[in-house]
Amino acid sequence: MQRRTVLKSAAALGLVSGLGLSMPLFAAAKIKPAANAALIVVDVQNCFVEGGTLPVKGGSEVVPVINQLASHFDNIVVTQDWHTPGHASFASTHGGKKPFETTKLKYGDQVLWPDHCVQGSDDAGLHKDLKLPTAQLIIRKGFHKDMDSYSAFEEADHKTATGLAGYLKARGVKTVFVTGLATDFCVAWTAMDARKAGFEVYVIEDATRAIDLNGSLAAAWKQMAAKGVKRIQSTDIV
Ligand code: VGL
Ligand code: ZN
Repeated sequence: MQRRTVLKSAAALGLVSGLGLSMPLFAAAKIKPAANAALIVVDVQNCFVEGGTLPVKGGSEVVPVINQLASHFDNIVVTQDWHTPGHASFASTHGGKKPFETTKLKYGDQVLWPDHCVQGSDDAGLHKDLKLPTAQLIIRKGFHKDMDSYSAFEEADHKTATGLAGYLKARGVKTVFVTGLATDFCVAWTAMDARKAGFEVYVIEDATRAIDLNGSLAAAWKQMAAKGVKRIQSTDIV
């Protein structure tokens, strides 16, 4: 290999230093969401923050990040986890089971959760500091008593649609940016199903927080990457 080629490949790997640059050599390109992009704000509800029934560590910290992101988007969709009392995803529904154990339901393995986000309860309400006056759609999910729905697109049988893909497509949306709670459950499943539905998909990492049950966070990032979900930070959005 010629010296020039070696230098070029070293630079491509970011190995050339001492150039006196004040910026990292390969800072990620900034992203300006186009008119056909949508921000999806997943489950930023009282149930998933401190004081709620299924608190995600640091959950409320996503609120100011999401409020700030909102000004960059023409299209915003909000989701709410919206379970019936006695929902199939609640440990209390299954005699002898405890929260965070798993069980088998008709559609496959189901993690059992504490009772959470029951329809119409204060616990299921959106976080009071979430300021999204321009949001156009609130989609509720997990309202079939016998079936969970982490994803905002498809319920846990991977067949029943929530209608979100049809809504976004009818409005000409091509790219979605996913934020909210929790990274390794509803955010990840929403992002992966968005890929499946044909959207370009970004997850804005610092606008999410995770439950991280038995390594679920690392597993979720791996699965998302394999499906072509791009991982960015809120500072990448301009
Ligand atoms: C979620 C567990 C149960 C979520 C919802 O929003 O990530 N996680 N229900
Ligand atoms: Zn739930």
